[in-house]
Amino acid sequence: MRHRTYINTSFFLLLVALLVAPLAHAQQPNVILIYADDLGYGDLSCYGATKISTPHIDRLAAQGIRFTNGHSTSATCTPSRYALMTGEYPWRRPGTSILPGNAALIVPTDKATLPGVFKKAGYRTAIVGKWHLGLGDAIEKNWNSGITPGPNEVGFDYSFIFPATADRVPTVFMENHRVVGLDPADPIQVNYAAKVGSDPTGSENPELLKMKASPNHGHDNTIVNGIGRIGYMSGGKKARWTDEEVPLTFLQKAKDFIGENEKKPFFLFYSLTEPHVPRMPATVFKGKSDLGYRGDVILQLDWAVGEILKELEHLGISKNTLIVFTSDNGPVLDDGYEDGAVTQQNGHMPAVPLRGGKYSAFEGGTRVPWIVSWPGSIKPGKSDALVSQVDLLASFAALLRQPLAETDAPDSHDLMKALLGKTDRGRDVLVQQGGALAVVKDNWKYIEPNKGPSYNKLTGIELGNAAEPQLYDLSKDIGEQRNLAARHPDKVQELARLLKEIKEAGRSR
Ligand code: NG6
Ligand code: CA
Repeated sequence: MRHRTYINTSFFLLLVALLVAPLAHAQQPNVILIYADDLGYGDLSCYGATKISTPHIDRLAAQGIRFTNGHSTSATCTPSRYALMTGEYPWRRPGTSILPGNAALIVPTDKATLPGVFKKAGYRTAIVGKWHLGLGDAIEKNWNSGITPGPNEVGFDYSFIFPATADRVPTVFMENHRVVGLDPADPIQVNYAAKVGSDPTGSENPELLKMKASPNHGHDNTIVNGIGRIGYMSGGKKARWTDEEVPLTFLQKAKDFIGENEKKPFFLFYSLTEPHVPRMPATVFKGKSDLGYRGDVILQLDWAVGEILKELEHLGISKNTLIVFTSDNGPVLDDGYEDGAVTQQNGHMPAVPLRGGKYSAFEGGTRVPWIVSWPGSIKPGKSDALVSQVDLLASFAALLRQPLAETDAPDSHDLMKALLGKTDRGRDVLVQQGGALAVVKDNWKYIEPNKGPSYNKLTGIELGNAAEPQLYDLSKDIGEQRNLAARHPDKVQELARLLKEIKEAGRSR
């Protein structure tokens, strides 16, 4: 009798193992998150751009799902990246707006993070590219020794990054805590308050600039490679990057990581710098787009995506690799340099059909290209589901069966079914952050009244700020042209109350 029970139990366990084994394998794809910087909803041909052609990303879209209502949490970089990493709306956390290049790390080291979820599930994890979430535990830090905490302390086994943005010092790469190629005899100093060292600055020596800075944007501090930056640095001459090579370096490092880990499941956060300023394409891309350097670097970005796809095919791991492609915020033409983005716009509309762009509470600020591809496992198509980057953490935690603590990822929803195209239902409610906050529910969008300027004078972008409440019906008016607040006071009240509740609750998961 006992013997029979034993046989039955063993048989049952074997059956479960047989059933679960292939499933477990199928649920552990490699994941590559390709994250563009300032790429707009209208910047890709698969999203309707006609003045520029992006065949590689179009191929990704054709083999995957193209989302029409995918969002970054915010209309600028640092907050969007904070949310991506933590699953928390960034406006809950003071100190998450655009960071200077010497800021301290703002991602908590004791909470769940997106890469941490993969790591716990046994993945090898890496970030290659732009970071912009701070490094070390203070502004004062020694760039000439190991800096910690940083990406390696919040879930990445390997990091090859630049600290902030391409237009902010220090203009160096860092590999796992250390500046790459630093000569100890030429130490780096960084300062955002006052000039350090004797390097020329854009304000003192504009004749040395190879690309003019637009007036009043602040890109007139230390000149590196003929480009004025925000912030001052001295030293580290051999370690400073060459702008034309930055994306090529990142691409090679990304390919190296993929190649080294082809046999294990891996998570790669491939965080591109294009088309953020300063736009300085590699020589082969200069002049290729007829849209100035902004268009050229979009072609370069598209090419890099193609190179990644080619590498996956070459290694035979395309089918087992899930790719998410999206952008950290909406587009901007003149963000501080005279690079042809405005003078050679040639009819290219980077946010169309949306209103606003980077910095804006209008859809152009946060509705961004968003593609999910997993050849063989998801059916190609288009999805109108409302999805946000804040949701990637809980979604991948669900896919990988990693439980989250109550206090983790407080605003992240498991939308894996929507991301894999199994349902068209995404979020019910989403809070969006321009300067002002907005809330979207059932395609109704309410933008909180606020005192901010209606235009960003430097970039010419409409910010979505107004002293009166704004209400748009996105199902009929995706371009947010008709403010219906006066016609639907009940709706205004309902959404204002909802936003207040989400703020006060401190969480929305
Ligand atoms: C702004 C910069 C802009 C860009 C942006 C960061 C000025 C006037 N403008 O403050 O050039 O660097 O910060 O962009 O300084 S983001 O995509 O990283 O958020
Ligand atoms: Ca950005």
